[in-house]
Amino acid sequence: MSDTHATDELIVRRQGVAGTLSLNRPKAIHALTIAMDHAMTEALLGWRDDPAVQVVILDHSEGRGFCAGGDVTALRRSALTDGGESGRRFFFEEYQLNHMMGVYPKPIVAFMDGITMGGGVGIALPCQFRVATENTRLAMPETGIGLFPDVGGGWHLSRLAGRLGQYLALTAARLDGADCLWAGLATHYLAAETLAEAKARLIAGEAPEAVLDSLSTPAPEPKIAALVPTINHLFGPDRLEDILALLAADGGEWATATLETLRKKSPQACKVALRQLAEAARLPDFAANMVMEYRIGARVLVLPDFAEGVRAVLVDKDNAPIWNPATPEGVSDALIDSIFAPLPAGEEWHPL
Ligand code: QUE
Repeated sequence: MSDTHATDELIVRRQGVAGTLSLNRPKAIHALTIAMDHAMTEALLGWRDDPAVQVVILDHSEGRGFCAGGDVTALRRSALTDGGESGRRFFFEEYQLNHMMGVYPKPIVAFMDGITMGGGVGIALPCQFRVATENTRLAMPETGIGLFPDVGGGWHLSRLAGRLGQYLALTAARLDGADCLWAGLATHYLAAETLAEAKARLIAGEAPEAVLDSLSTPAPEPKIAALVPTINHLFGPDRLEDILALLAADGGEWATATLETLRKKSPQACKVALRQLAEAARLPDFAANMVMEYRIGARVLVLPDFAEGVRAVLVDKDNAPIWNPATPEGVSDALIDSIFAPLPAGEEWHPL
């Protein structure tokens, strides 16, 4: 992994009263590299105390998505070649960016106009204003690559209504823009054709809330709403085996399809995610959540499921990962405990 700060993978501009961060890695649906994270952090630090900057715009340069996630093939390379050292640094700094965005003293407006997954969710959800459109497809797909819903996923998902967060974390289900608005993941719903006007008015100095309120359009019916009572019941337990048993006992079409989806995910990752959300719900603040997620990340990065999951989904693309442990019963409480255990002093995560 490169430590370069300057990068053409992020377009940084000052326009009117706005600072604009445009993700620019279109061939990878703007999946975040460490260079992009660095460049965002540097720009935000520079604008924080610059009185000429009143608002930050976060969007993508072109193409079909806002941000597909993180550069997980580089993380896999780290696990296979340097014992996870550079991968841990990536997590450390990415989580510092996620945290800084959440405590930033100026409004940040994230435009989630398209695929918004994993690391893309991590940079969008801390923003004060989060715009969904008819193109938004939001998901936390990490259990499919042996990872876990990090970048603050524990905090955000555990604070959704009922058991929606557990459902999203385990199944990697995609929400559309209307679903995101209904769930509170988005603050506004705009037609994509109005985004250029929204940005122009932000740049001209109009208050973000006034701009977004006035350009909002009624969202379609959120399809997720009708499923939530079922989700609350079937994803109610904190034990993976209990969720699988409820889905199997239900026997209906939706439960059967959902069970099939869950059986393809890493059992270890699913158990980590359930424990992560249970613990996150009790934590006092986002920083404490990131301390927990960094501990998890440092461990699962070098456990076999992550390299295998990235191999199967993104490297060889056979979509046939061989998980180890292979079954939920094979993932012991002792293994999960070891993943959540504190790191040695001096290695724990801290905010910037
Ligand atoms: C889980 C993930 C990611 C994923 C797929 C998963 C992820 C990620 C990408 C991705 C997709 C397309 C690209 C790219 C990366 O896929 O984090 O560079 O072109 O970045 O199942 O966590």
